Amino acid sequence: MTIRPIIILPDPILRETSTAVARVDDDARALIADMFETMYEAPGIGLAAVQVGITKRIVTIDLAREGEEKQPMVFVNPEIVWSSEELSRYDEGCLSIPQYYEEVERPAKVRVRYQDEKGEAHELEADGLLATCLQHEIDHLEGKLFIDRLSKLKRDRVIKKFQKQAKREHDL
Ligand code: GNR
Ligand code: NI
Repeated sequence: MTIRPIIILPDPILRETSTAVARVDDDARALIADMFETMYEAPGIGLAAVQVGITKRIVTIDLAREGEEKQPMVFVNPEIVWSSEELSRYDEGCLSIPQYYEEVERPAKVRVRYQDEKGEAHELEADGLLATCLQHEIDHLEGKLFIDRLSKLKRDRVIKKFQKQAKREHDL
């Protein structure tokens, strides 16, 4: 298992659309193991494969708090098959946009179809933080970031800040 580097805004990889996993094989399971290790080390509650530079439709989530028993969840090829009319707001962050947090409004509940690490199909209805996190991660698979759901003013300000930061690091 390896901790992989997390890709940061404005890296264009984050804007790519991830491709479906045809078969959940040992290579996919090795990537999933690396994703958990990377996510726990960050630490974060969710991770999409694209955030470690692999544009495959794989998501890991663990909402357990520090000191609680781990609750690892894997979603291969996740799809939202239903979302509630009711909306909820959550203060979101993203490991690819470090130290920036903003409230985002999304459907309060979603029903997600996905495959597990054995390739078996499931559906799950989620609310609360899990619903928010699943939507945030499934957005990543489409090359979408939570800042795309903010006003253009806020989004442009964040992108500029990270562009400057990337340039400073490049110029070092
Ligand atoms: O660690 C994370 N926390 C978080 C908080 C609120 C809403 C979504 C998230 S996901 C984020 C990790 C991440 O960037 N996943 O893509
Ligand atoms: Ni994210």
